[in-house]
Amino acid sequence: MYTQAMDTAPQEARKPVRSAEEARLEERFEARIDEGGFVEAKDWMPEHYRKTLVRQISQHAHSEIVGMLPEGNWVTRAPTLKRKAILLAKIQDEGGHGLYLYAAAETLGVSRDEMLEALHSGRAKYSSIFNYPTLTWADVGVIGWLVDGAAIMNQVPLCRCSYAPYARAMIRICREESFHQRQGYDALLVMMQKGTDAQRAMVQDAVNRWWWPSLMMFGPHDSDSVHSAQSMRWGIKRISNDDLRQKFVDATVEQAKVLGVTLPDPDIRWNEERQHYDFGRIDWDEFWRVVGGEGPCNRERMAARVKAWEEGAWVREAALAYARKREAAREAA
Ligand code: FAQ
Repeated sequence: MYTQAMDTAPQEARKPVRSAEEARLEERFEARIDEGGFVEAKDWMPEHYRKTLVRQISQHAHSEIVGMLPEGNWVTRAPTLKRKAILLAKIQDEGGHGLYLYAAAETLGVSRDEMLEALHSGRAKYSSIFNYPTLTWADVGVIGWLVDGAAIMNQVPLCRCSYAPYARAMIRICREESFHQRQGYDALLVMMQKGTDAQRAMVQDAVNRWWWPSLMMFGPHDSDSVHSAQSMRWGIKRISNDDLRQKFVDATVEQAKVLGVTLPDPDIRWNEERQHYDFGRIDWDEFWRVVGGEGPCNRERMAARVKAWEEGAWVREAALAYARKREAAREAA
């Protein structure tokens, strides 16, 4: 399985001896967190807090840019000019989200080159969901509805993350994600209500394939989540993996009814006592296989990212040369 590049050693093992000054700073930091305050890049923060953020934000950034690939597969085959323009705008937004997030991670002292090296070498994680194939046009709609839907559920609470640069990035991102989800739902609604039997079957097939991987996006159960307790204490995560997953199921079951599709889980039923929908068991073996690099498209995704990076080298060189030239001209003036 991949090991995460920037936060691997057990915390206890590498806890340094703290000076009195550090203890005082940490106390102030904890007090600010307890009051629900925000932390800015220039503020003192514990090393473990910084590393946790670098890990989460960089994984999130990688997810956005790898997430461009499954949909990118359909740009040339979108069924109408309107759908093609919408899809292009959505994919472009995702590239933008990656950039906001890399910039937010950079404020924590890690460079973009380091983060991308971790991605390309296979040491960094990105969301498991983007290792599944997009076989038909309906997959594009289902990604908008379910994948962006799950992403929004997870990301809205991040707008209140205690690290302010991440929270600010998330506010912009969530506005755009909301459009992404609607466009997906709208595309599916058109196929379900105005399409042929074959198109309706195509939507149902895509829902069958994407439902369970979408539930996996929220991460392992709370009892198996290694980072949740500390991240929640620090106000990085505001709602737990399981609670977010439940909120997603509750919202999505109702949307599926309007759409006229069946969610592929015979155990979904309303639980009057819990006031939530019950649902079946997630296949965690599949989840960890995909996270560990053995999903249907992991190799293809990484190969596409590395190729784009290598083929884009001349753009980076040209941009740097231009920046250097401007700098030299400024110094000479
Ligand atoms: N895939 O202890 P926890 C999007 C890893 S963006 C892969 O619970 P944590 C937009 C986790 O990293 C989607 N790995 O960890 C879009 C950790 O490994 P590590 C991405 C996963 O951090 C839409 C280990 O398992 N969103 O979709 C996954 O407290 C459409 C133990 O897990 C974000 O990244 C997974 N699904 O909670 C783009 C949101 N789940 O690091 C294009 C921000 C867990 O120790 C098209 N991130 N792992 O090696 C988060 O909220 C959190 O990081 C979680 C995981 C909830 C993902």
